[in-house]
Amino acid sequence: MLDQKEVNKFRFNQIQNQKILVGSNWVHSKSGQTQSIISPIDGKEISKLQVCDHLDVNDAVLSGRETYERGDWSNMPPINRKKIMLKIAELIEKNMLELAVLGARDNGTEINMALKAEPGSAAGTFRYYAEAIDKIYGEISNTSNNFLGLIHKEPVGVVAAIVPWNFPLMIGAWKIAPALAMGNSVVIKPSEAASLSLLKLGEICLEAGLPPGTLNIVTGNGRITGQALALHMDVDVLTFTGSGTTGRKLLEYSAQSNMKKIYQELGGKSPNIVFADTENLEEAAKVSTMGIFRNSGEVCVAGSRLLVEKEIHDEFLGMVYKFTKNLKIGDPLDLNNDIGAINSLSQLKSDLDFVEKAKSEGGKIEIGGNRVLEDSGGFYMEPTIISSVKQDTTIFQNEVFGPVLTVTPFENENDAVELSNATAFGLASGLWTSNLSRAHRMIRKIKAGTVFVNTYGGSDNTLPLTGVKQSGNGSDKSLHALDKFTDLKSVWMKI
Ligand code: TXE
Repeated sequence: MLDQKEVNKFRFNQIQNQKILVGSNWVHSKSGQTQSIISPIDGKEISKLQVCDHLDVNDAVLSGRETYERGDWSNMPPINRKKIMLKIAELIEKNMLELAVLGARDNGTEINMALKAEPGSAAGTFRYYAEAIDKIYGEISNTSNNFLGLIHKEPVGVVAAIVPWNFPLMIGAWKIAPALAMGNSVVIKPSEAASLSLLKLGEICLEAGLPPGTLNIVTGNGRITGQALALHMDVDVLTFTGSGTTGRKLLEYSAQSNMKKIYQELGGKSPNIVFADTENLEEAAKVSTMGIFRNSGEVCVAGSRLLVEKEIHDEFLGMVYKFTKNLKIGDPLDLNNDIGAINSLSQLKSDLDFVEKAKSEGGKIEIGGNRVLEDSGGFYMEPTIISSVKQDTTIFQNEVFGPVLTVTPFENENDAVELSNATAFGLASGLWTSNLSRAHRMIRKIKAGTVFVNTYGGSDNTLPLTGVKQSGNGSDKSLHALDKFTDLKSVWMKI
């Protein structure tokens, strides 16, 4: 159990202006340009971030390449690499609360969740891939006896990672840890809207003994820093989590540069389908409420489209309403609150615009829809439920990435499948029923990378997080994530 006094120990810490990590050095950007880091808790500046341009990005990629070619990490015996990665996990755990509070001040995530989902999950991820390192084998192929066919698994070289602001440490670890496990160097660019915890991870990695240059961190905005990284001719693989708009650009940058491989996780508009035969509707309502409002809906797999069988629509909506009404919004570092702040003013405005648009397209606001606690200077929004939402509306088709749940009734199984698959996304989905055969039929028909059955959310490192359709193409998590950072080499030897 978290203690408010423990949280308060870190909440007012002075945060130094940030630098970037290139090799073993923490340096300023070459242009000297910086930008403010605004805390969504109160809208105040808490630090400054370096804004890197192509020169800084080039230094970081070069540092990764030199380290890789020297073999400081790539040629280190797997058992030693494993020890260092386990040490990283240990140090993340040692600094857990500090990391969580730092992250929450930067991105507004409620502290209980931040603790579990950010350092908690990042430590687990480093440990998972560390333990995999010395259990990965090449293969001998089944050739005729006068030949020997070998399949080597090799690192790709320099991996670039561009990550968003909702769970920077967790998502960063999903990319850094498997890339390091395979022996690659990494250059990561956190979001300009939440960079602090990943910069701190850089310190931890060096302290754990990761050879300098194996992990480099550049900061700044997408248009300059991100673009320079994605266009770089010496990046072998780019792994990204963020919006589809940026995802499209990255594919173009790859084509314009060295055709680097691009793996993307691009968000979703996930359906959460509730059938009348659900065993415990009250439980389903409670879990579904948190399935959308956890972290203010700033979750890629958020169950943002509630689809409810007609005969229980009003009853179920009433239950979700009741749980939503009781959620406490406010300072993410106050343990009494359930939901913290929206990451930025621009994200808050975008969320509110979606609500207005939904109203104009026939949606009915059941609860919420407004900015709150404006006097605090922070960015807070009420959890919002919009009913009577039709398939062809803006809110049904687009990811809000905010605390907004839409509700749409359906007639039968076929109708539910059609509505589920009626957007361009395919990341996650939820399904509530006590009919096992129906569950299996639906699982096959729903176009999504994940189907939660009689639950919503929750996962561990053993399952891949992957999308279909415009939700992306590359899995994070699980041993499958290693494939992104591995080149296969066939060896054909005459005996
Ligand atoms: O995302 P961006 P934003 C969705 C969500 C949200 C919307 C906008 O719907 O409302 O995206 O959020 C970097 N070249 N998701 O603006 O812009 C950027 O600096 C290279 C869903 O934050 O995609 C940041 O590091 N890089 C999502 C990262 O891309 C560029 C998580 C993500 O920023 C770039 C986040 C460019 N031209 C947002 N432009 C999910 N999949 O869960 C931006 N970036």
